[in-house]
Parts: sequence; C-alpha cells; structure tokens
Amino acid sequence: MQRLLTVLSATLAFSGSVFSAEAKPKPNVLFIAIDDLRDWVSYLGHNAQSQTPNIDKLAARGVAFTRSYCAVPVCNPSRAALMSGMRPSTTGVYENDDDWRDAIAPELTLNMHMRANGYTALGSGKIYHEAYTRHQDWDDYLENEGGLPKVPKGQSDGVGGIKFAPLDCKDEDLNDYKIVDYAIDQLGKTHDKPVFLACGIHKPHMPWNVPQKYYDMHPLDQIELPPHLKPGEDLADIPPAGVRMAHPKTDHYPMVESGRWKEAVQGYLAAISYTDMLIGRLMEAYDKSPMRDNTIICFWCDHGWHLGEKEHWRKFALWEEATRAPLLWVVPGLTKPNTVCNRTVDFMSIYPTLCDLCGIDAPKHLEGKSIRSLLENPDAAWETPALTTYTYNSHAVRSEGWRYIRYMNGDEELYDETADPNEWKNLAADPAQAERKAAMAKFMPTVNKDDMNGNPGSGKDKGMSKKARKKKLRQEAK
Ligand SMILES: [Ca+2]
Ligand SMILES: [Ca+2]
Repeated sequence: MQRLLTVLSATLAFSGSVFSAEAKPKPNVLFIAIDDLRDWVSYLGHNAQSQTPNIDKLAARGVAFTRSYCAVPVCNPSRAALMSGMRPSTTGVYENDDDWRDAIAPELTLNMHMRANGYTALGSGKIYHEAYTRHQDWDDYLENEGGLPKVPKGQSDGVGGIKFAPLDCKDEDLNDYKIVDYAIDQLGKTHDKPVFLACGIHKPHMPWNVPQKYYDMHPLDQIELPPHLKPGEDLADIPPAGVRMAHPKTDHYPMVESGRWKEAVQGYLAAISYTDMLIGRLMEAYDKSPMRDNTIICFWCDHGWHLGEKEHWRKFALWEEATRAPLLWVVPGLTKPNTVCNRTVDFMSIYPTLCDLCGIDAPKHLEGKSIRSLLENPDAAWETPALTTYTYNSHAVRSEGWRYIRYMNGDEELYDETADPNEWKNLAADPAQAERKAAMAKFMPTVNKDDMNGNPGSGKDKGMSKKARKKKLRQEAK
C-alpha cells in the first residue's frame, strides 16, 4: 500500500494535477540504444526461439510499438538522423563513411538541445557511430571501457564476414557490461538538474562472441532457419536495384555452402540473450533509483538485420527485416502498462516526442513529429507511414498494410504485408496498384541531398575532391 501511494503521488505530481506548470519538475530520460537488434524480441512474437524476458518486462511497463522503423538501415546514418532530427535526404549522411560531424552543427543534436534546456547529458557506449564521436557535446561520457575477448586461435570465428563464436569468459569481460555499469551508477545518484542519461549497448552487433552459456540457451538442434524460398526464387521478381542490395554472393551463398546457417542464427540469438541480461541489470537499477518515478524510458535499436531472408545478410536494405526495429516508451503519468501500438512510426519521431514530453521547444529543423498522442492512446488516428532511406534517393514507405520501395533509378517493389508478411511477391508491376504507389510515393522526400562523397546526387558538386566537399559541408553546417 505504501508503495502504491508513493507511485500514485509521484504520478499526480508528474501529471501536473497538484503543481502548476512552473513547479512541475522536468522528467529525467533514460535513453537506451541497442545496436543491430532486429524484431527478434519475444514480445513481438516474430521468432519463437528468441528469449528476451527482460526486454519483454520493459515492454510491459509501457507502450510497445509493433511497426517501428529506422530512418536508415545503417549504424552511422541511422543514429545521425535520430539524434539530429534530420533525414539523410536533408543532411547527406547516408552511409558509414559519411562523417555526420561535417554535416550537422553541434547545437542541432538531441543531447545538445537537452543541455540547452537545463538538462545534464550523460552517456556511455554507442549512441553515435563510434568512428565519429563528439564527446564535448556531453556533460560526461564513458566511451568504451573494457575489452572484447578474442576467439582462441584455431577456433572458427564464423563464415566469411559473418562472425560468431561462443567464448569461454564471464559476462563482465565484455565492454557492454561496463557501459551498463556506468548507467547503473548514474541511476543510483542524486542529480541537481534533470538528467538525459544515454546508454548505448553494442550487442547484438557482430561479432556474436558471447559466453558459451548464451549459446547453450539456444541448442543447435532446435534452431530453425528464417522463412525463405528456394535459392534464386525470391529475388526473381525483384528489380536490379533490389538485387544489388541483396548481393547474395557476398554472404548468403558462402553461408549456405558452409552448412553453418543454423549456427549463425544460434550466434545471433545468443548475442540477443546476452543483451537481454544487460537490460535486466539496467532495469533493476532503474527500480532502485531515486529518479525512478520521474524518469521516461525510451528504448530503441538502430535498425534490423537479415539472416538469409531475401538471400541477404546484415542491414543495408529497404525490406522489412533490415528496417524494422524495436521501440519502447515508458512515460510515468502518461503511458499505461501492457500497451501495444500497431501504428507505423519511424525513429524521426523520437527527438520531437522527447521535446514534447519534457516540455521543451522542438527545434524547427526536426523532420519527424511527436507521437505523444499514440503514447496516450495507441489506437489514436495516425495517417503517417514510416519512411526509411538507404542510399541516395532510394526510399521505402511502410504503411500498416503495405511497403513501397522506390530506388534512385526508378526500380520499384510493392508488398502486401497482410497477405505476404515475408515480402515474397513484388506487386509493383501490377497496374491495379498504380494509385496505391502514387499515394505512398507522396511521403518520399522531394529534396535529396548528394551524399557526402559527392555522388550520385544532382551533379552540382561533381568533380570536387572529398576533402573540398567536406570543407564545403562543414561551412554549410555552421
Ligand atoms: Ca547498428
Ligand atoms: Ca520475391
């Protein structure tokens, strides 16, 4: 009863029923970023082998989105878009080699905007792509303490570029453990200002090297392969631009030939289970934290992953597997436990939603809009599909029932997600779908900036060296 009263009074204070708007304390934010975690979390029911009890418990605290999509299916541009509020079509940050710092001025980012509005910004691990960090934009940051144990010599580390192997080591031997420790320490402290606390976990990014016990949780003889057709069959109705994204010769054919496809799936599931253990530790600290009753939780993942669907591996594609990624929100006084929202949202919504929930102005440059209405009522009207971009002027629009992809060269794909959730039958050439395609195309950006290497955009900067172009972009970003 005491506990119920505590929660109730905190809820009233937060909802403003007791205090005036001025007296209302700003909520803290626990911002959890996961790297390369696709929709294989138990609560989404997409893969029965996945075991994520701690992430499921976090989902049950608030609103779990079932149709949430990244802005870009690649680490660096996904994070740059989410943290700046600007799409790659606006910034030119499309790939991992586009240094976002040359395109996005410091004051435009989420962490800097929170600081400008009275927040202390604390971070650990991978929030931005770690090749391009700007730690002076945070009040305190722990980048990467601890190491990554190596696979012993003589033991296989995977198949080609797909890296997986169980390790003889402890949970705490991996750097993510210490990255979570940092957030746990901060949750245990009393802070004099509201806190934006970001914790970026690297797993389940490759290499899927985690302690053996996580592999043992997913016995090889019980592993099932993801849904797939006979070799060559699925790609047969995909236009050349889509087949180039699948590039099956790079990863898929070698994987099939190796006979180790199931082992790779086991490795990814093991890395997910390790990640789930870390979330359990973090949530235990959250529950004990003095900040708990006035702390918003936003849990997101930078993009999805293919494990052989469409004969494709990794992210770097505009299909469901590469673009769908978990999104969870817990907002004290606003969200209700065990809420599921089936509306389509993309991660451009995160920055404006945090501004909205924290009572700070949303900067004009933000391209997404707040999803507060969906957090209050998951069935609220919502007309906006999710938009994902991968490479210059190549976009996917995802509505609740359909996915429409249009590549730079005009190649198209269209999938009926209700009848064909595996996206096996491309309907783009069907004349009966022309109206639907036109309606969905209206959500694609009309302005598409050149990528930061000067190609293959409008051509106006062609011939400029990479260095000269970066200089120009840096000037423009100021
Ligand atoms: Ca990633
Ligand atoms: Ca197909």
